Amino acid sequence: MKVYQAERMDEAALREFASRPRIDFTSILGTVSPIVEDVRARGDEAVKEYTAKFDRVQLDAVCVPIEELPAPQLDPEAAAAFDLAYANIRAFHAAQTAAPLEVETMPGVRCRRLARPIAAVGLYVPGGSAVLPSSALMLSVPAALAGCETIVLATPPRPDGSITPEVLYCARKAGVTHVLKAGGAQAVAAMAWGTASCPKVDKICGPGNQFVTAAKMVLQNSEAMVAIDMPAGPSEVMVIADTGADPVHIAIDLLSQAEHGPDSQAVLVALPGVDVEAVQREVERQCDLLPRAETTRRALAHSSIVQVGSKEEAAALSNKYAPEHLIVNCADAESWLPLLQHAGSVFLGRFTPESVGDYASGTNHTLPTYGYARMYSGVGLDTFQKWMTVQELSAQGLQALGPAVAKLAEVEGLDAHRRAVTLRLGLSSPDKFD
Ligand code: HSO
Ligand code: ZN
Repeated sequence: MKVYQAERMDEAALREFASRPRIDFTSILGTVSPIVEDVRARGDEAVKEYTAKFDRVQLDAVCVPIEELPAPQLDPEAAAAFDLAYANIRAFHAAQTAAPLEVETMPGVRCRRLARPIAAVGLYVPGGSAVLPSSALMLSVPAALAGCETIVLATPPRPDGSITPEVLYCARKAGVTHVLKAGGAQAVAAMAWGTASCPKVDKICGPGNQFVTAAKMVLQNSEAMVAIDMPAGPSEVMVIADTGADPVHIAIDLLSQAEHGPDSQAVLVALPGVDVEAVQREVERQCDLLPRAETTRRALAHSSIVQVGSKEEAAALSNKYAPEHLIVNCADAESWLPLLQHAGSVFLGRFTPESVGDYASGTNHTLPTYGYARMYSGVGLDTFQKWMTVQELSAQGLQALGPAVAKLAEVEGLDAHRRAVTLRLGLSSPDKFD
């Protein structure tokens, strides 16, 4: 890991530090767009062909109602751990239900805002080097709580065409309605267009590789009428540590991010007095012990340590970087919160590794990467809802508000608008234009 001194970083160096490796989507789009069009035209047949080509699996059924899949057999300890994670994720997301909003903006003018579920959603759960059943929980629990009627979970099948039992266990428990046995651009396209076996969805959520992200981007701007959650890039963590933080713990938190993939980012912000060399030694030592040492080491090659002079400097650096995950391994961690503006999810104190949020504290692990924590939130209950506003005026309400509305309509030269008010108030004649 490269070591920098914040005080020696000028504006350009800071910008460089906060920027993520660029993803060149142009060549990826060239691969993805024909797949998206082919799935639109040929539906399930195209999905089967791409799954045979890319995943080397011959599918008989592409998308199936979940009750048609055999109940998965799980080791009881794993099932109990998933059950606990489910309970915490459910509790935290259920509490996000917003009370209906009602305001009487002036006497007799009542305005409301009500949440309504998105009717059909598609959840993408990646396969690849690590299958992440926890992502199935993180997406399907809020979707089900929001009241989505159709919840399609897409995930690449295993070589025998089956779905990873842990993913299926989580999907069943949370209330997924359909399982699409496909991954990549073809899965995203199937959900966006709909096929004979796969319901068409209104929104697609969940992380994926560059092909998945590119397909979501293409489809969002197509005739498919589909929304997507947020741009997804490689996963990342920033750890802010003070002298009281144990180098063993700092190192393993960095490594737990690095093991996700070779493009993962791990950044340590070291406050004065932190033994940076001890951390580096620990990172090296513990990395060698990991089964995924190879991948982890590649991620570490572009990860960094920044030494800062103060708490304020650390917070400013973090806000500039806008990390997906921010661990504050400091005494009095709570006092940092008012300084923190841009982070997907924050882990406060000595006993809060990122792992707890990745799996089971209750918060969602589908978070904005790539610096998008500046303007996006992670997945929550509201990811699967939209708001509907309502207004209702009494006769007195229209009497009070109507003249202003009529005037505004006159200003805009929209006379039907004006007369919709004045006719009701008896100020215009229905038989002639006035
Ligand atoms: N840290 C990942 C989520 C995850 N970790 C799943 C383990 N399993 C992205 O936030
Ligand atoms: Zn993780």
